[in-house]
Amino acid sequence: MIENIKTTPYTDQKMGTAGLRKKSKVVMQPNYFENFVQSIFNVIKPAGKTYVVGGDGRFYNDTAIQKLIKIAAANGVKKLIIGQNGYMSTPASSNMILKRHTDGGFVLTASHNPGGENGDFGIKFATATGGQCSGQVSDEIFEQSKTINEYKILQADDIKLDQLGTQKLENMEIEIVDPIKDYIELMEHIFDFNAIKKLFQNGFTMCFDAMNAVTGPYAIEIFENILGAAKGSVLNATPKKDFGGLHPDPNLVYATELVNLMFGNNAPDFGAANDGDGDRNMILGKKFFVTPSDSLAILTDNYALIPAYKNGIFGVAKSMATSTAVARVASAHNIGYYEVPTGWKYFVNLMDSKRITFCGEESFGTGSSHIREKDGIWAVLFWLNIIAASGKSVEQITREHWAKYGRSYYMRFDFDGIPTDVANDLVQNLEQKLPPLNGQSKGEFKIKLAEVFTYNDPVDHSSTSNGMRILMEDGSRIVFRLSGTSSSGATLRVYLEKLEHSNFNADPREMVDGLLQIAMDIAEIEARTGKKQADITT
Ligand code: VG1
Ligand code: CO
Repeated sequence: MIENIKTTPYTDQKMGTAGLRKKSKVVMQPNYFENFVQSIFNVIKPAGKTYVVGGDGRFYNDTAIQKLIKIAAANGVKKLIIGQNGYMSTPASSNMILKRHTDGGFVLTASHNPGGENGDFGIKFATATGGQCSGQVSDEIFEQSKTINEYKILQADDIKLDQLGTQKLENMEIEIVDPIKDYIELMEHIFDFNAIKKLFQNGFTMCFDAMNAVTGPYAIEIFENILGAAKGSVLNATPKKDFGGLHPDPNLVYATELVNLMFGNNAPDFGAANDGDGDRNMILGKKFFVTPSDSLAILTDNYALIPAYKNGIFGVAKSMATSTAVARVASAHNIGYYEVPTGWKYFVNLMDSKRITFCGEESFGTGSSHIREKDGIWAVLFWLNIIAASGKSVEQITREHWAKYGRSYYMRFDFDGIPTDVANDLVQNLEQKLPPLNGQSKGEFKIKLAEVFTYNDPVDHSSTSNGMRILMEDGSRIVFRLSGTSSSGATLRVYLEKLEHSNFNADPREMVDGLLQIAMDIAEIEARTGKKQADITT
């Protein structure tokens, strides 16, 4: 029986850079999740349509997914395609949306944010493009959520999510699918699995840290079972509701077990990690870290080594905050190059219109037009394929890249937990201070351009402002922006890039120090936030 439940709206259901992200306890408030899902349905009119449902298995996934199923049934959804036990990574969900031509999909995840009752929960909503909905759609959903007074839900028993195959819930069909199989098929079509198998047969060693999140089963199947990496190559392979207490963000700060291994004396040849929902990646060699910005540039430069891309690629895009390393590669290969605001949704139109093949972000995100989300395992396979085809180590590949294109020393400084009004004032103040800085000198740098970054989408002609940048005459850059994924308070991100053409062995922290002083000074960070230094540096 369908019930219409009276409800009162919450006022904080605005999606950020990637979906809605809140403290688990906020989402667990009465009707909070139901309101949000009904607000989406009020906008997208789901009757007769088909959606994919995935999740990273975090705390509250099981409860939320049952609610989602029953609200979908009550709203006339024709069919849901759900990953077994409610698990499906963000990239695998994007693939499923495209492969099965569905009208969109949901991934229950707060991505790289910690999980558990005291952690975060979240929902990513994708359209038929396979990518997350546009800012315009999320604005409409937000408007709905502020006035919603009723949602529809089917009163029914919980659905068994462990049984593969099709079942019915009233008039809605539910197909429980293996979340891994179709994704692996896609990867086999892109990369040279035989070459990678040979690499492992010849004794190559790797370690992949799944961080107790969704990619564990994918990684075991792909790297150990299919490609032949030694058993035990995948660390933290069992998805846990609280990620075993880990912060599933693949960077040098949080992936400590992997980092200790890769910088220790018995390091394997190759190391990698993924985040909670499997769309981020970190790449390491023996005692060697590849910045995500360099990784994007290196993958692009080596496209011809990969079966799916060897006949040529369209252009490449990066988020504005990402280093300019890939711009130099695009120019050398004479392909299109785009700079978009932070967030994968801005790449979707560029991929759909065949302007770009590859794209990436400094925040450990890399991907291509094979789907419409960033893809952690894809990036790892790309590196393994380059290594197999070139016979070179991670360090060698990266050093040769620097020798050819120069090195963008790059670091990101995050100032966390700033009261929202303080952060907003800081940004407003900065926006006014920037234009007069054009042409001025600061320390060793001459400022070429200081501005608010505005992106005009060449496809839908929408315009988005996000972040501020100061470009120096020597190619160095300072970027400021507020995070759109924090579940409480504000995070100010300061991104620094220093371009070097011959000095490749310096300490990145020392290299960007001059820029950091300028950034702290211009944004009045200490005076306004009381913080002398960043909370997290990646
Ligand atoms: C962060 C990253 C951004 C990324 C987003 C979603 O956003 O900076 O590059 O696209 O997370 O990643 P923000 O607004 O906090 O800087 V994921 O892996 O959480 O979907
Ligand atoms: Co993620």
